Amino acid sequence: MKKIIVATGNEGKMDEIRQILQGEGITFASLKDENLQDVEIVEDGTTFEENAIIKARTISDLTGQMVLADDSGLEVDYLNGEPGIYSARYLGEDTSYRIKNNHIISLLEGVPDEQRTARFVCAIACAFPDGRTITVRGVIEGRIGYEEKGENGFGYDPIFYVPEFGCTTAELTPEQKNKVSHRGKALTKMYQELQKEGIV
Ligand code: ITT
Repeated sequence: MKKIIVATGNEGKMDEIRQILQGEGITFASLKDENLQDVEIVEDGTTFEENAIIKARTISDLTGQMVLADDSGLEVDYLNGEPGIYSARYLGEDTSYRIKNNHIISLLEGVPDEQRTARFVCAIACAFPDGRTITVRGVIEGRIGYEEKGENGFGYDPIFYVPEFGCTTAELTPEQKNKVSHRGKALTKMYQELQKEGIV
């Protein structure tokens, strides 16, 4: 069984990464699992890919191992793509998602369905000990709902409505979400890249 470090402190992401790639002969260790949760990572990139590389590279340089990282977020078209790469920091890192989600809903008050388009984006980076990096991206298109709905998932899931399913990603089961999500798509692509490298 191969162990791969994932440079994340977000338990919601970590759960999904484990579920999506489970059974592929790999186990995943989070920063906490490796006692690396206090390492300072300066996410000062201007794109999801740049930030994913910064996270993966920082931990790979420190450990000398191959490291994966996920940088993701919600882009709302009516808000010119915000919160985007600032999704975790939006309205303050420690602000609850109930407040963040309801704030976005209030900014879209009176905005009709066709202008409520949004997407979740996920960039996954893999940093190798020899200095190389690979990135892949996955996207899921949807719309901002009119109220929070659903208890599954994390973050902005309760306001992310997917027209094909007629519900939010917080109302999907974890299995359903992982099949269609930005993270599911990006991790499937990354798995294929790691297969090409002969790593998995
Ligand atoms: P790490 O950097 O430690 O991985 P983080 O939460 O700070 O954790 P990001 O900077 O990538 O990670 O921010 C991503 C944010 O985007 C996340 O905190 C959520 O608010 C949102 N997000 C990403 N994927 C999501 C998903 O599947 N469902 C709901 N919200 C999501």
